[in-house]
Amino acid sequence: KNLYSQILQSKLENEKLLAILLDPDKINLKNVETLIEKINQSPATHIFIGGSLVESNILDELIIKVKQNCNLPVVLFPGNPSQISGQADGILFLSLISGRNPDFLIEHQVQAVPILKKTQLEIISTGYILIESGTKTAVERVSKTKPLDRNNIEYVVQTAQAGELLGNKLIYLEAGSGAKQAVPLEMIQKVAQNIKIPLLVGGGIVDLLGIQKAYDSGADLVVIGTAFENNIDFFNSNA
Ligand code: 1GP
Repeated sequence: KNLYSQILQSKLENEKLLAILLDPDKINLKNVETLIEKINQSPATHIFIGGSLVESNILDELIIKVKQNCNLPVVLFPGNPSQISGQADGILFLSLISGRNPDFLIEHQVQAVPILKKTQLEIISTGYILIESGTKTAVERVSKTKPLDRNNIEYVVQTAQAGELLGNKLIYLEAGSGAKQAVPLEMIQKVAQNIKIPLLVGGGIVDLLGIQKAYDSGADLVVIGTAFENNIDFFNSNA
């Protein structure tokens, strides 16, 4: 157990982490075993589960199947409190600190407490920062917040620092699932240089080079969703 201390340990040892994001809405339970086989062959270190608008009720079943076939830690990455399952190992307890919508800053978190209290989930406070990425992404639509200007690196760094000072344990720079443009490398670099807590980066990373560049810029953990969704051989190809 203790997901967070493992993430800290990896950061200390400069061992990069990789999360594959599974969106329950896009998964057919019948295909889960093949999917997990591919995950087991991939360099993934974590499985994240969630999405902006999860409507399906397969969450528990999906996680149970994943855990039966795979030893990687399963971490919830919820769009709202309905996406909590006690079957997972932990949860990114997100606050959308780039936005100014109180529901996503605090109300959903308040609503989640009674649900979380019934679980053994490891709760990891995460400052979630949405960065402008060319088109309107689901996070932007659902949260009704404006992403931060991708050219205003200073403001993004300040936002990440505010998150750290507020006690967040992780900072997540998000371009949005399927984003046209990933988080700028210079932004990753500046944020990484100015916070001490681990940095997660995701959204719009579509090839192995993109992952490597994010690591080289200072990301401690990269999240891959769409690229793997579209091609389960993504990690075996030279994409
Ligand atoms: C979304 O950052 C994740 O929250 C992953 O994005 O689907 O673009 O890989 P992609």
